[in-house]
Parts: sequence; C-alpha cells; structure tokens
Amino acid sequence: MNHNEIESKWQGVWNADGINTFNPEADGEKRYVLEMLPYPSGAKLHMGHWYNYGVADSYARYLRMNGYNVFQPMGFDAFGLPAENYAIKTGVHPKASTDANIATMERQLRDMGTMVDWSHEFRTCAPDYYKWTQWLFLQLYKNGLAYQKKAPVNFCPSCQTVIANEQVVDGKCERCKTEVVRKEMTQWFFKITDYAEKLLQGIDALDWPEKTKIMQRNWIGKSVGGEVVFDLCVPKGDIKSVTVFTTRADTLFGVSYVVLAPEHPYVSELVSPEQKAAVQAYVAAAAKQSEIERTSTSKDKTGVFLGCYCLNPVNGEKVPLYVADYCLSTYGTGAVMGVAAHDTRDYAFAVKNGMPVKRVIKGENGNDDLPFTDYGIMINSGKFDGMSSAQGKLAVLDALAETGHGGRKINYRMRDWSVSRQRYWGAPIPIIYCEHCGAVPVPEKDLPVTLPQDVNFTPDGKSPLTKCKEFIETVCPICGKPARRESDTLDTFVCSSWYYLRYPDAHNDKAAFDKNTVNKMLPVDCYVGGAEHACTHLLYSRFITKVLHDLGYLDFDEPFTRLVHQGVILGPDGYRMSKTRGNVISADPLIEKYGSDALRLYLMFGFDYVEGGPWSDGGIASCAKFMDRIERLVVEVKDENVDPAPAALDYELNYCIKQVAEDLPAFRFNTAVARLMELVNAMYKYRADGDYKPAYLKHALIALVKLMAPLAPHFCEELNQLLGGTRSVFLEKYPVCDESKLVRATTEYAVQVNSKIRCKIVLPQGLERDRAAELALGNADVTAALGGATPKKVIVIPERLINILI
Ligand code: ANZ
Ligand code: ZN
Repeated sequence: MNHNEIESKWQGVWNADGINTFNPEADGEKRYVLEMLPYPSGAKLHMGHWYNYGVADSYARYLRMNGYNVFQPMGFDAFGLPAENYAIKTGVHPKASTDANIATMERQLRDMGTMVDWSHEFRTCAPDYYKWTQWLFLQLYKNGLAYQKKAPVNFCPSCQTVIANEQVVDGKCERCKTEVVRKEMTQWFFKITDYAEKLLQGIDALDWPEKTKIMQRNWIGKSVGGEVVFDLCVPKGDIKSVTVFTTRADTLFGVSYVVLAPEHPYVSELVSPEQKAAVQAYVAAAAKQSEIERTSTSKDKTGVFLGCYCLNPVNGEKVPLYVADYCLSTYGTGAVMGVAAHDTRDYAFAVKNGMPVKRVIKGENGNDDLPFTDYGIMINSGKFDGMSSAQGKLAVLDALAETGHGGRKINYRMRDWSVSRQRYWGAPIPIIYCEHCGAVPVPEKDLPVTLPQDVNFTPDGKSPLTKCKEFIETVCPICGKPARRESDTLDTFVCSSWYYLRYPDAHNDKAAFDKNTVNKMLPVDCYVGGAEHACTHLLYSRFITKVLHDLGYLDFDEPFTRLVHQGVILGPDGYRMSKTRGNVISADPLIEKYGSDALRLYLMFGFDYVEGGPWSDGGIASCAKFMDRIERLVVEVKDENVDPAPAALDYELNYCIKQVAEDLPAFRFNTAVARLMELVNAMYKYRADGDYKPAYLKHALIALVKLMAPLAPHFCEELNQLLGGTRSVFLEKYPVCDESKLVRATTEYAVQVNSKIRCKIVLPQGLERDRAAELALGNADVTAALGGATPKKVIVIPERLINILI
C-alpha cells in the first residue's frame, strides 16, 4: 500500500468523524496523558519530537483501546529568547516568526497522526493565555510569594545589556565576545523556598524515575544543622557578633577561625584600617568569579584576615575573622566556622594561613596523626556525651540556645526562583510603579497587560519595552497619578509552570481554569518528556500546583502522578545529532519513503524508550518490511471466513497479547514490537503447515491488527478495514489474553515413589520443576500411589520423570 496516501486518508476520516475529540462525559476512567509542550523553534520536527510525541501517543492510544477516556492535548511554549534574537538579527517580529513556526509545527504534528484533540490547543504568547499567567503572578504577589530584591545579572558592557545565562559562553557575551560582568539589579522572585519542605516531602510518593527524584532532593538540598553565634571581641557599632551555619556543631571545640563571604555586609564594617586595602582588593576580585568557580575543589583556598577577632562560645577561645571566597553569601548565613582538622577546605585554608589544627573527633578525614583532644569527654560528664551523634549535635546546639549563642536550624540549598527577564518577548509583569504608592499590582480586571507589537529591536543596550512610551507610561491604579509599568517580562518557565491546568478548559475567558473541571481532569496521569527539566520545569510546576492547592483552587497538590523520560536518539555515529557533526537524521525524507507509521514503529522497536541510542537506517527498513509481511497476509485472507475456534495459533496469539499488554503500559515498546514480530513469524509458519486453514489465520490477524493499532495507527486502521472492520479500530476493545490458551501442549511423566515407577500422569509442557512437583502431588493417581505417606523430597526431571521420596 502507499503509506503516505493511506495516512492522509485516515487522518481525514478521523477528523471528519471527530473520533479524537475528547468527551469528558464519555464512559471510562479518565486518563490525562501529556507530553511536555513543544517550543516552536522554526526548524522542522526533529527525531526527538517524533520520539516524544509519536511514541507517547501510542501509549495514549493503548489506554484508549483499553477502555479509558483519554485526554491528550497539545499546545506551544511560544515566548522566549530565540524568537527575540532572531528579530534582532533579521528584523522579523517575534510574533510573526513564532506564528509561522507554530503553523509548520502543528501541520507536522497533525501529519504524525496522533490522537491529540486540537480543540484544546493554545500558545503561551497569546494574550488570552498570558492574561492568566499574569493572574497567577498576582496570586503569588498577594500571598507574599512574589517579591523584589537585588540580585546579580549577567551584563555585557559592550552591548550595554543584560544577557541570559545561556548567552554567556566561557564568561563572554555570545554576540560580541566581550567579557561579561555581574551587575546587581532589582528583580522579581517567587518564594519557592517557602515550599522547600513540602516539595521535598512530596517526592517520595511520586511515580517518577528514581534519578529525577534524587536530583530534586539534592537540588532542594535539605541540611539539618544549627547556627552558632560568635561574639566579637570588640563590637563595632550595632554589630556585636557573627552567626555561622554548621552541620557539625560537634566540632565546635576545634574551631581555628571564622570566615565571612566576600559579599557579607559585615566585611566592610569589621575590617581594620590596616587590612582595608587588601580586603577591598580581594572582594573586588571575588566578584568577578562565579559561584561554581569559587567552590571548585581544585581551586586554591584563598582569603584575607579582617584584622579582628571573635570568641568561641563553648570555650571562650579567641578566633580570627577572615574573608574568603570559598564561603558563599547565598548559603546559610554567609559565614562559616573553620574546623581545620575535620573539613578538607578548612584544613587547606588553615595550613596556608598558619593557623592551628585542632582535632576533636577520632578517625575523620585521615588526620589521625594529629594530636587529639577529646573535648567531648573533657567537658561532658553528662551534657555532651557522644557529641558526634545526631543527638550530641543537638545537645550542643540546645546548650548554645540557652545562652543566646545559637540553636537548631534547617537550611535548604535551593534558592528562590528568579522570574524577571530584561527581555521583550515574554509576558509583561503586571506591576505599576507609582512615585506615591510604590509598586502597585495591576488590578485583575485590567488584565492582560498587553505586550505592545510596535517596538524597536535595534540593539542599543535597552530592552525594547523600556523604549516603548505607550507601554511604559500609565497611571497609578490607586492614586491615578502618572506612573510607570514594569518593563521586565516573566521567565518562560512561569508560562509553562501551569499550562497543564489550562488544557481541559483551554478557552475559558472568565478564569485561568474552571475549578471543578480541573479537579476532575487532573493530576496528569502520565507525563512524558525530557530529563533535562528535572530541577526547573518539573520543580516549578510542582511548586505552582502546591501554591494553588494551598490557595484553595486545586484539590490535588502534585501535578504529575507518573513521569516518563524519553531517551535521546543519537546520530548513527553514536553522538548527539548536530548540524556541525553532520549526523542529523531528518524525519521528512524517511516519512516520504516509508510512511510515518514505519518511523514510529522503528522508534519503538529500535530503542529502549528510556535509554535512546544511535540511529540505524537498517532498522527502519526492517520495520517497513515487517509491515509488508503483515499486509501480504491480510490481503491473502481478507475475503475468507473467520473461524475463531479451535484455532491454530491460539497459543502464539495469546502469549503475544499477554506480553504486549505488559510491555506497553511500562513503555517497553521495543519488546512489545519484538513479540508482534514473533507472532507474525508463527503465522507464516502456520501458513506453510499441512493443516493450514485461512479462516483461522484471519481470526488471528484480526487480533494482531488490534494489538498493533496503537503502534502503527494508520496502517492498522487500513488493515482493519480490509479485514472487514466497519468502524475505526480505535473504537474496538484491545484484545485480552485467554490464559487457558497459554498451555501449549502436554507431556506424560512417569511418577516414581522411592525410585519405583507407580503411575503415569499428564502435565502441561514447559513447566518449572517446582510447579511440576506441585501439580504431581495434587494428582489423584499420585495421591493413591502415596497411600497417605508424607513426601520428604520430590525430584523432577523436566518433561520425563517425577520421583517422590517418602
Ligand atoms: C563546621 C564544619 C566542620 C563543617 C566540619 C563541615 C565539616 P551542607 O551539608 O551542604 O549544608 N558552610 C556553611 N555555610 C557555608 C557557606 N555560606 N559557604 C560555604 N560553606 C558553608 O554543608 C554545611 C557545611 O558547609 C557547614 O558545616 C559549613 O561547614 C559549611 F568538620 O561547619 B561546616
Ligand atoms: Zn499612586
């Protein structure tokens, strides 16, 4: 058959019949199957899209044929930097290029023949969508979860503009190659750290890949420890002490020094006049380095003495204060107590600066040759017994709390989510700045704050929005005086943090979503997409869901019950496909040659879905051949009668059904296709058999076509029709395995009792030893032969003999 022809034929029929239109009232338990929404990048659909959308669609179709009411929508993540960069380069407006890209991409996605219900489509850059992204921002703002603070951005002194992390290449501006500097700017943040504990606790119950769960746990980075207050020997103004965060309160007796991060506000206050110049130079140098560079283990542990001292609260020892860049301002309190004997960084630092190394715990960090003082025992006689235990640490911290010198504290490594972008092509942040009233949220009734179309893209150092007077100039919603709009736009991860809530009710113009509908349709039952979003999109979505749950909008507090990551399809050379390597396999010519079903089938057959792997041209050809083999059989028997019983091929067919029904829901498409191939081989073998009856073969073929329909939808729809099907194969029930047919044949066993043959029994072929023994002992003839004796041991020689020792 001509695959391209039948594919467009069936897509036409499906559209005309509306068979992919989701009906929330239809029978069957709902299943919301979602693939991560695509970014319309301009290029044609690549193999990764096919792998994600095509294969996940087969899973959705499988569920549908198993009686579920399946919802599978699609939309576009349409704001973002590439369209804006393209506009700067070519002058094509981001809306124009985005619209064109979406048109192409949607056509290609439709050609893929998925069961997506396109009536729920949206694009995040449309005002009727981003109106609700802005609404979401306001909900967070009203509840204290959106706030402004100064934070460093990447700034290119030559382009005079803020640039995104992904535009910084080797510390240089991607466009003009000038060294990028970090600059403090006031920006908007979402307080995801308020949800750190809830986000952490929620991970356990998720049916997600273990790796991704671990990544989120590490990202959240819960650290149970405490704070310790070191009083200054000489207080300076209001500053009387320095507070550190530590997970090792048990090492407090071994403190050699205390360090502050270069950005710590006390540095400039506490530094002595003699040390001022050296400290200032050090702080300036540190500002040029990223946190990653500063904390790299290979980096020299540098620092400068501040010229002042503080006191160790447990023993009153005088400890010097330093500034050092290995201490980060963004973690804990931005200050660390240095325990040279028990921390390798601190050890390097202490040795370098000629400070004492005081060992207080045995057998740690290989410092066993150092003199050891067991302060734990010295001071204890009760209180700090076994200090190194979790209990001991808490005892130390609780004792410190009594004198106001610290206490227990839990820290999270995760930072708040920075959502401001100094960019044009994003959802405007709905805030107005008024000289009298300050930052004022745009009233909900005034949403959306529409992104102006007519803006100037000439790269002159300013975000296009700041130059757009009609946009920037407005009036204060409170006092009515002239005011200025926020010119930053929202990170596109904000747009995609809630989109799954929008789909069921995608055209609602009264609300972001209808509460009842969403609570019926969500959480998403199965979410399929790349693992690279583990600590961004997948975490942000969980956060937003939890916030909306706590605000009473949602009954559930996790968005994605099950998550599956597809692997990566590599080039034939085993490397990631890339234009520079010239190893890109493009889908289009393959589809022209073999049809989209053959491509989809190969993507399922040729790879472990989660692992991916290198592309092989031979693979798709063999899948096409496999389809031809099926087609030939169908054409041969299509006009025969059907005779289901007692059918030959029953065993092979039911075995295949059983395996496929286990493999597909587990995303083991490769083994499922292999089973189908085995079944087709068995059919050919049967056809060559003396007892061959076409009516039996036809019966088996009808089942095969249903089994395979989710994997090759157009092809099987066509075969189903050829075999006499009168309606879409996707309205049929998926075949169910008849276990009774799985007994292939029987075999006669000789049964011995104490090595003497007593009777013969018939058992199914291919039994495991234990099962054969069990069946033998339950057999009436064997029971009679045993005459009430208790078997001590049963020896089974498969397919031949069972010897029962009594
Ligand atoms: C004393 C100590 C002794 C420490 C010892 C470790 C080992 P996690 O587990 O990741 O939370 N620390 C605290 N704040 C820091 C900052 N702003 N920049 C760099 N390091 C910082 O790590 C907690 C440990 O990291 C803390 O415990 C502190 O060093 C250091 F033998 O305190 B520790
Ligand atoms: Zn005002």
